[in-house]
Amino acid sequence: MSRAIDTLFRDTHFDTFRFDDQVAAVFDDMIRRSVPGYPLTLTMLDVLASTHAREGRRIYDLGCSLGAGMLAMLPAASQHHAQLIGIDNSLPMLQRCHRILNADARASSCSSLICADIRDIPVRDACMVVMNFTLQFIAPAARLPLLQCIRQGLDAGGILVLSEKIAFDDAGEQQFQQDMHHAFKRQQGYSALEISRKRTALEHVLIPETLQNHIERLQAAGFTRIHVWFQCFNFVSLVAHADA
Ligand code: GEK
Repeated sequence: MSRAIDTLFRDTHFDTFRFDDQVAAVFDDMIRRSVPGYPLTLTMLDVLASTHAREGRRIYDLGCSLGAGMLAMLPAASQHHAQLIGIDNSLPMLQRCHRILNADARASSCSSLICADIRDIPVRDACMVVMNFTLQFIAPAARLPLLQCIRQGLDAGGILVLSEKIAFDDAGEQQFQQDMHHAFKRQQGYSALEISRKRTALEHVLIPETLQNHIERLQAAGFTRIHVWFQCFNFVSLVAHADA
């Protein structure tokens, strides 16, 4: 995957963050230097796919961006003869994703990409659904209907992997986790100005909620066992089971 360096917010002030061509061009570097633990979430997608991929069934990556999650799950999907489906509504992301995936010979037989809003494509025949840092960009009122649609499309025994930036009710906890996240970004080479500009641009675009909100909504959508398998500062990843 390309590692063009993200200097977007060093040079320019953007009012509102968009997944446009400029962002897509540096996205791999941006997300690795912005989300603590992101590489581990990819590694564990491989583990989760290798235990949940089923022959003839589908693995969805909703908000697949450049396809890093799909690439991580490609060996398991290919080995178990499952179909990988990536959906994203950013055409610049998907065009790059298409090129990146095509570099792996296994992708052509077991993966496909759809440029669409994830709220418009019904999930069907799925053994696994991944939303790796995507639900946070969906309007809060639309989150439960989306999760219900995912739950309906999952096989009994299937899983949803949901990774999110989270908020905290307790002010002291919120401050500590946010300070550590910003310290991580400083350590990754972003300046205080870049961090502050991006934060402003993401306001009203990326809307984090508490872990409790996420768990309660997953339960309301019909998911049964819900596990937090990863947390690093204000970023978590959950596995939610679709039991029979
Ligand atoms: C990764 N999962 O590398 N419909 C479709 N796509 C959407 C929508 C929507 N309504 N809203 C946002 N997106 C990836 C990282 S990034 C996370 C996911 C981040 C897409 C958007 O275009 C972008 O590609 C992705 O969701 C979110 O593991 O930037 O923090």
